[in-house]
Amino acid sequence: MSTNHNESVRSLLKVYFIMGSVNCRKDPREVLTEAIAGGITLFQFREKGVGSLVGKAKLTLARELQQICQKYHIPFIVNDDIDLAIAVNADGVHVGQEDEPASSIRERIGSHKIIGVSAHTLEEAQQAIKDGAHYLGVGPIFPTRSKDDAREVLGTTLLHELRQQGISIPLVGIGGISIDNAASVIAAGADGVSVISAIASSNSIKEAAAVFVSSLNNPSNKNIRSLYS
Ligand code: 3NM
Repeated sequence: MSTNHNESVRSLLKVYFIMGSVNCRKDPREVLTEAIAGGITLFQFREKGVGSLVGKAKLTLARELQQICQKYHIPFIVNDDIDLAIAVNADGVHVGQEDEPASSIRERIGSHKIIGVSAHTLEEAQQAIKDGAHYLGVGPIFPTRSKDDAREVLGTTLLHELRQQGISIPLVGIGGISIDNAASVIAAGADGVSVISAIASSNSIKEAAAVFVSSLNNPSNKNIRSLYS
């Protein structure tokens, strides 16, 4: 991967919004449109969990959300479902440790697509980098209710460790990230935060996204943070 690609992925990770229909309290199309208006930098379609859409309905929603992303120039990443990513020509995929390695995914989706891999240990991170991941998702940093099979909470320790070990690949923290703890994730070495509920369950999606954006751009902005206290 070129340095330029690496740097562009790094900046995309800043406020990385993830959701599927089960995470939304209203129409996912509206949720995404408002989150984009609030300034999210990257979107991942993660249609998982009890009651999630399958088959044609999942494909249709993916296409609709992708069109919204395209309209506003926000890259569209698909969680786990490589066939869906290929079918809609997504900008990339995000996979877990249980999925195919990045090397074989790259062969299937093409070398210009973004590949993100979840890592929970230094060894998993090193392997994912060897396999050609463009960024790593590190978590769960804090307790989360959005993933049934989430691993043990890591805190920010692994982020620190990865940077201390000289890992320079773009990193994004995930799991239980809120406006109150996002700055600690960045301080530990992440380039951005991945968020489901703190944006998708908010009463004001646009404002919630905007608060993340401003707070990460100006970590000392107490006025903006106080909107949430
Ligand atoms: N992956 P919320 S935690 C999708 O640890 C996901 O890899 C995780 O949702 C991991 O922002 C998680 O609502 C859920 O906590 C994140």
